[in-house]
Amino acid sequence: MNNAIKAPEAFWTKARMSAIATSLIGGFLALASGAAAAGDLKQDDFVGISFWIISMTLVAATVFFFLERDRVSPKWKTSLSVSGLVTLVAAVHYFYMRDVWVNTGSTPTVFRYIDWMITVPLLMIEFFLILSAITKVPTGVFWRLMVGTLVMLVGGYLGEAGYMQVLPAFIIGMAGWAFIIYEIYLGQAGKINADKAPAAVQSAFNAMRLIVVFGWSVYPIGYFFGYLTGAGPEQSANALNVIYNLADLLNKVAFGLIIWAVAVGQSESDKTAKA
Ligand SMILES: *C/C=C(C)/C=C/C=C(C)/C=C/C1=C(C)CCCC1(C)C
Repeated sequence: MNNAIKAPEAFWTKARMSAIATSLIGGFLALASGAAAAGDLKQDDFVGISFWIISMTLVAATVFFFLERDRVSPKWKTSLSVSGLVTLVAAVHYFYMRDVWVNTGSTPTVFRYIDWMITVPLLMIEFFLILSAITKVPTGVFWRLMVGTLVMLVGGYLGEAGYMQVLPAFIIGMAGWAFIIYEIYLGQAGKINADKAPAAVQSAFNAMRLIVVFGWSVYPIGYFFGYLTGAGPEQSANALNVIYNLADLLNKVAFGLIIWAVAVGQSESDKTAKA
């Protein structure tokens, strides 16, 4: 009679996990080599080199997050999966962005924003998930985080893609970001964390929202140096892309690692509590 409960757990055997990991790695290598054949990275193209390094870091992080699911208790597994999906989606976009940059020297705005439109909502879901792992969270929290994300990214895209003047578009984007920060500090998400979450979850939640304030602030800085300083197009494109690339490394990989650290820590203490 215990079988029904055990069955979903038993699916993630070591053998299955390594089969999945191997196919992931294989798929990535195939994609990466396809992308590599198209371009010719110059040794002094430091922006191109940063695209390259980050795309590979994202691949490694993806495999890591999926394999580490094995180590954590069931309620944390979804959070690790989502972290892995963020780095997976970003890795594939980085292959394409890297090609655009290396082959044309231009800013890959469309790929960048498609990536953000998928990965930023996934990161927002992480806030919802870590709170849901400990208590019931109203769906309004989820929708407010999504609306903030949409306003922030649509504003940025209208400016960067030339559909709107860059300054008003920037202000719209900043408003969306401010709305997200409000929700996770002073809004319902922040209150649930403060009232209901155990210490370890609170410290993860705090670290995650610090990332949303400080880690994410690197993006508007990139936008500023890319469009609002009045520098020449070539210089701006270099600054814009290198700043966005570093920001992605921090906000996708480091963010995932924070969740991973809490998940592993909490799972270990669950085990000791049971034993
Ligand atoms: C993985 C990708 C992430 C976490 C991307 C985050 C992007 C932002 C926080 C962008 C913010 C912007 C503003 C706050 C103002 C307008 C310009 C943006 C879109 C760059």
